Amino acid sequence: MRCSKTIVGSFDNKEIIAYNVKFENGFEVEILNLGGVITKIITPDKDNNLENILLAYEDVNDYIENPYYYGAIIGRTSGRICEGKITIDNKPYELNKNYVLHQGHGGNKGFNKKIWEVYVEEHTNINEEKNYVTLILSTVSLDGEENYPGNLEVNVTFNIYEDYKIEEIYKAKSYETTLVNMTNHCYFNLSGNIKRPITESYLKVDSEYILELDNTCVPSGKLIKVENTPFDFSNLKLIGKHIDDNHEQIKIGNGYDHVFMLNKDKEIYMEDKESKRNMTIETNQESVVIYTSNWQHEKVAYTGRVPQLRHGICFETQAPPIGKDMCFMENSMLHKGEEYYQKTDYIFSVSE
Ligand code: G6D
Repeated sequence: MRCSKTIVGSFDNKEIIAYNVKFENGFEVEILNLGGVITKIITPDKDNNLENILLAYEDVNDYIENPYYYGAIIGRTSGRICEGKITIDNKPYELNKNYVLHQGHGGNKGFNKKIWEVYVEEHTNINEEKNYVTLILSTVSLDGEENYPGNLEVNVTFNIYEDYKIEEIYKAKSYETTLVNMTNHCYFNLSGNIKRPITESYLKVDSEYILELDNTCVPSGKLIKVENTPFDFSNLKLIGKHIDDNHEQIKIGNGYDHVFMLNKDKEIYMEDKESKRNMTIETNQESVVIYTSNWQHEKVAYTGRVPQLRHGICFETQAPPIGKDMCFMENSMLHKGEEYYQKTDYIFSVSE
């Protein structure tokens, strides 16, 4: 097991540093201090080919703009906030709008644009337990940043285990009531090195409802039962099977770009039948936005090619975004003196 750090660029008069964790078995994870971006998750396929299962840029400087939030920590909030309008303790706030009518993913300069402080701990267990490396990323979001109230102290811990598991623990606290709803924006592709579209992978999501989106992609406040709709993944299903169906919600999202409300088991499972790679996501969050990369990207990935449509899938575990008439706002509220806590685990394996 080794953990190295390399200066790979600069932004905002600070160094961009890549923290690379690699185990004897080839499992490798790389995280930047810029935006907490995960640039590499390298796992074996059925033939032990070690390949990256993420979309990631070839040029690290592309993470400075990162318009599609590749691999990034998202915050203060995730998804769209309808018209940027919130009310906290009867006081109205107008959050910065970077998504035309709405605020998206924390605004013009969300957590993906921060240079985070990084603290590294290596844990080598001689008694045959799992070796792991801990990266603790911390930052402060000041009162008034993107028009949010309250100074917010944030840290995101990545525990990276030798047996192909990444634990993410998000914590935040403020001395004023504010909003927090963080996530991670990795685009996964289990074919390895972006060889095939994610529409050829299979997905199972323990969810009976999605949130209805209006035609500007914000929650209307209504729930839609997934049964007998393209959004039903209650049994393992080919992602591409209904992704272009003539369904109003599919047309609004141009594919899947929706909030799946999770049942108590909260299991999300994806597998690629050709590589035999699979991944399980376990989370304490009440929902997950599943986004199937429905808009053409422009920048070249590490493969030397621009990722095509549907060549990455995001599982943005979070509270439901704040929609029309401030629906679901309480789900993102962090009352003063409370601590925000999210735990989301990624567990990777190879199917028999
Ligand atoms: C689009 O609507 C989608 C978002 O869900 C996604 O996070 C973003 O692209 C990268 O705005």
